Amino acid sequence: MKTVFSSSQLVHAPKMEIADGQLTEAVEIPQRAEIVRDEILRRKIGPIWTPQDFGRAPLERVHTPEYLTFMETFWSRWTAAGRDRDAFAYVWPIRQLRATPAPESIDGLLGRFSFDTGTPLTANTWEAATASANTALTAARFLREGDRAAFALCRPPGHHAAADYFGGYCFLNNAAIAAQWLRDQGTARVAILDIDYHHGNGTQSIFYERSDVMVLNIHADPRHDYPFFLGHADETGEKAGKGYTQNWPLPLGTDWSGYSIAFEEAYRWLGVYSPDVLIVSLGLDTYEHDPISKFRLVSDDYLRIGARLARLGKPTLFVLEGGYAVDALGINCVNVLEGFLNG
Ligand code: Q9C
Ligand code: ZN
Repeated sequence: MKTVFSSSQLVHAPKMEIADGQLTEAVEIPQRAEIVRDEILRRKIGPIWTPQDFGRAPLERVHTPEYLTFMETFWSRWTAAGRDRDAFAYVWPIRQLRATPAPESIDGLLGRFSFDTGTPLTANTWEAATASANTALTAARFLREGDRAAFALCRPPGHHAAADYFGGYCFLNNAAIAAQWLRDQGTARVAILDIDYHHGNGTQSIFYERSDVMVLNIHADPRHDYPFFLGHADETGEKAGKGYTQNWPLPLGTDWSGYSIAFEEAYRWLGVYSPDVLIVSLGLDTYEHDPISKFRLVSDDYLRIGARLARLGKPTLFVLEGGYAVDALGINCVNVLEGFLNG
């Protein structure tokens, strides 16, 4: 299986996030990608390719032009305003406040285009985020060219980013951009199975009214964990998309015995939908020792997930999302890929 990765993805290196009433150490750090890359090589999963540059067009198929221009020009505007630290919003347009007309101040714009305090913008965020999206696109191209599976070693991750906001350590929605590109290339039906611990609010929002991209999410119950405001079981799509979104919110503390039941249900939905391509939003933060999450999967469970996905028999694109137990991240991620290859 080919992996796609670029060292440009390492240049986004946030130092801190705001949580628990304080600045805390950032957990979505460059070492995450390096440890996965090293394990891919150590276990000889296949060659690592550098992404091609697909330009702005495939990004605009998912994100709004206003959002992309904001992201692209942010750091020069931030420094022009006399700032040099990693940037956080401090006000958001919730409920009765108006998101439009867009503010002209950089601080207003930060709130307009974001939803949390975990996700600072840095000098190099745009370079890393576009490299990460190009990694997903290049891996998707390998599938179009006939490969059975490919691994997009994306970082920063993508599934919390929606059409016009960032958050959850995500800026561009890599899986959604790949899914839309595949549709535009003639792939009729795409399914996204999101197995990150956190609900993939961005991916769900992007495809919520569509039947050509099914979105299935298995995640921590949003009544108890991030992102809190999306991912309940009664969210099943709207309009043409009615029934093409499904959610399996699970209790904190879920281990394989509970997880596998939801996984098998999602698997049955995939079998019925029978997509031409399956995209797996591959978060490894369901791991028992993840520092910010509360499921209890063990490393061997990831071999089982990979093997089960192989049995679906569909061209499969793995897109890396979260996973913050850095020491085990390489092993857990490559377990899914190796389980798939042996399955
Ligand atoms: N103190 C992804 O896994 N903040 N994003 C948690 C914990 C947000 C996770 C705060 C977690 C976002 C891609
Ligand atoms: Zn996550």
